[in-house]
Amino acid sequence: MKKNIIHILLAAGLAAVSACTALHPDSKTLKTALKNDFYMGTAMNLPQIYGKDKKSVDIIKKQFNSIVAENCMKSMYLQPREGAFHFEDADRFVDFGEQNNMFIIGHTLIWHSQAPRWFFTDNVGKDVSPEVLKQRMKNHITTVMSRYKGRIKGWDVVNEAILEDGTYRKSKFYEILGEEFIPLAFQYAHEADPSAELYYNDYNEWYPAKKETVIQLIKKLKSKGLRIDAVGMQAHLGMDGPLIKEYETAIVDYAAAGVKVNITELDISPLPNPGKMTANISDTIAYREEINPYTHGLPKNIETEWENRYLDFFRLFLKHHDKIERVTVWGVADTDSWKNNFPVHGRTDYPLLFDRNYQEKPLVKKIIRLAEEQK
Ligand code: 9MR
Repeated sequence: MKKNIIHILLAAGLAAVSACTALHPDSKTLKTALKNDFYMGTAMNLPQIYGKDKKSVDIIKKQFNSIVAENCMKSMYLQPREGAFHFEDADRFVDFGEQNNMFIIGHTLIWHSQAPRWFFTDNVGKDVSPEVLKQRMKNHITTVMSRYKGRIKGWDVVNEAILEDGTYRKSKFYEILGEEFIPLAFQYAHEADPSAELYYNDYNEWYPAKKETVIQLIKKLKSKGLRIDAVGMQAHLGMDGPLIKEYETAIVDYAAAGVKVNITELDISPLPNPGKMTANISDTIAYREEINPYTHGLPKNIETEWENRYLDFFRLFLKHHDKIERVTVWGVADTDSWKNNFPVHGRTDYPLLFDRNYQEKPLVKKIIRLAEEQK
């Protein structure tokens, strides 16, 4: 009898413990806590794609359900010479995503930066004609997208084509083809894989003039019967701006124009901001010690401010989860972030969710708790 009672008590105790762990927010990961809100993604670099950086790979499998290649699918890597495609890295990336049941993103088809020079020039170094550039764009888009047809679920078709003042960037694509290069890219992309989601991706899209031009672009694509599923808001952010309200207005306005919003390249730098926040990789600023103040770690008060800024943004994303398909952070651990070298080369930055020892920052559990609270 006594034995039976002990058994019953033990069983009840075990049941209580497992019920607690099932419900307790601390046992959740980002992707499980946010699964009813949006995909939670990260960008992957080559050591991760090839499984060499095991610590990051473990984090990626555990915490994220969407991936994008940080670099290896840019045109200068995929097609460094005309017709010479290199798919090895991208193939591995896509395999990794499929093996881990992830929503795989292609980044990026048409971007003025990291594009090989041959794309725009003839054999004597002169700009090619509009017809030749169209042919090259079509061939690049069709070859790349066809290879991953049905496997890569969404593509950043055009990246960073509009400036903060609302004018078009004077890139080679623009100089040779004018604004039409964007509808053409979306047309070629849809023809290559009609099932793929297609995105326009850019930074600082909360600037009102830039937002207006992006909205005009969305309307133009739609009026031509072309597919555009979402605007990708890169979200390379700092402590000073934008205001949450400004960001919210942009999310709401893009949704009202008939597209989803992807937060595509999220990182928030707690470092002093020595100039305008941009993600344009030619906007660099010279190193000075006073703008690299936290080489031995982030002071507690700065970390708290930084956490609060991240939490403000996640609160906003959760509030508008019906408009947001995916939130992707631009990398896993601080050590590997591009922000250590941009806009100033050689700083020690802390913009991501995992620290230099690949440990989860306290912020991760706070995001998870926030998601739970909103349920
Ligand atoms: O994080 C990327 C960095 O490693 C590369 O050197 C750089 C140039 O290709 O691109 C970075 O990623 C950019 C992304 O592809 C587009 N938006 C801005 C990102 C930061 O520059």
